[in-house]
Amino acid sequence: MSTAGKVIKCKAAVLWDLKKPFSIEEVEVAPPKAYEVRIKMVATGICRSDDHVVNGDFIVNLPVILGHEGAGIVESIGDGVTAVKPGDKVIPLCVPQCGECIVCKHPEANNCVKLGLTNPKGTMQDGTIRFSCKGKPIHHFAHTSTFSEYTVVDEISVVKIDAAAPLEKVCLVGCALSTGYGSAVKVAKVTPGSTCSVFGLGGVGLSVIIGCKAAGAARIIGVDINKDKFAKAEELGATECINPQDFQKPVHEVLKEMTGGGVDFSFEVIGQIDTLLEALSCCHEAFGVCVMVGATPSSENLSVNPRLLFTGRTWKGAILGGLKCKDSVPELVADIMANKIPLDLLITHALPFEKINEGFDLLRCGKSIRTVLKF
Ligand code: CND
Ligand code: ZN
Ligand code: ZN
Repeated sequence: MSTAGKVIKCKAAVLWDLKKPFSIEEVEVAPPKAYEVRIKMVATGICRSDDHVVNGDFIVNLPVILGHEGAGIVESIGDGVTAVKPGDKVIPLCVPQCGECIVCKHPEANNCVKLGLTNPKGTMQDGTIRFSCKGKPIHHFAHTSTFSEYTVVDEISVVKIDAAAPLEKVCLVGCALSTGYGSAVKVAKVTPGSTCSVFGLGGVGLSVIIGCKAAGAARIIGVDINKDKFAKAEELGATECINPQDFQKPVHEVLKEMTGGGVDFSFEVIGQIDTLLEALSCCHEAFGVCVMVGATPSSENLSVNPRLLFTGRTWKGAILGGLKCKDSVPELVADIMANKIPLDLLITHALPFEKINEGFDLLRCGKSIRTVLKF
């Protein structure tokens, strides 16, 4: 019996309060309105940004259904939707691409004006909500809310992918892979023969390494305080890895010595103020480019001596690797299917969706790269 046009009751992981475990609840998911799409989720990754919400560093409205790195199949569509149809395999996009705004029309930018990252209301574009639980509205997150068996997204926040794509893998294109790969290739524009340093070797940092290698970097130095991350980083293309705790001096000085004055491209993929400054300082003072990838706590500021930039450094940031997602996500999926991108190496754990709290524990204790939850 078709579920189109009806409310669907299903399981979702609801975050009722900060710093509390998710609770698996029965939620009601309203049908999609005009220009909206309801998706049956098949798999979702766990990203540190979801954890930043749980611990209060990334402020959103509660209660909320998190998750922004998923893949699924379209269950039904609202009036006017032309981009996808029921049965299509899709990836929800946490950075929408409306295609019409000043940002979408800009060749270098992707922060679509419909994104509203600086004011995350936790609603659909029309300002209303499709989730409820025990009679209470539950907020959306990042236009995606993939920690639910069914989710509703705006048409500008979803893209069709190859019907043969393995969803339990390519879900990572929804965040980690796009963010890391795009940060190297599109934001930093890593050049052949260059030297790169990558601070933070989680799912996103390792995807930066994949991008640096694809762009032809000659030397890629991984930086992490967890040595267990080094082997995988080297498998993916890091030429060496260092632990800042092994040195008496600041790691930017170590990196400058290792590279004769500083790296060409540095990436902060942790989300901390101190490492952001280290990453900026370790790139060459005359031509180095530093890209901020990690999400620092919303409330924290950084004091920087402007002389760090005076001599020629470039300091940049971007969400989702600066990629226009409707264009790039299907292309990255195709590259993965053609074995041009070793995405499998990022997935260290697979768990049933109900074990979501176990998945977060694995991330917090540094044991996992990416855990994929399967519905
Ligand atoms: P994950 O937690 O898996 O990786 C972070 C890594 O940093 C771990 O390996 C840690 O051991 C390491 N680390 C922690 N502290 C230090 C330190 N002081 N020095 C060196 N290494 C350290 O996180 P992830 O890969 O899922 O995400 C990384 C960041 O990227 C995080 O802040 C997340 O919120 C952000 C992000 C940004 C975007 C974007 O659009 N720009 C998208 N998704 C995630
Ligand atoms: Zn736009
Ligand atoms: Zn993410």
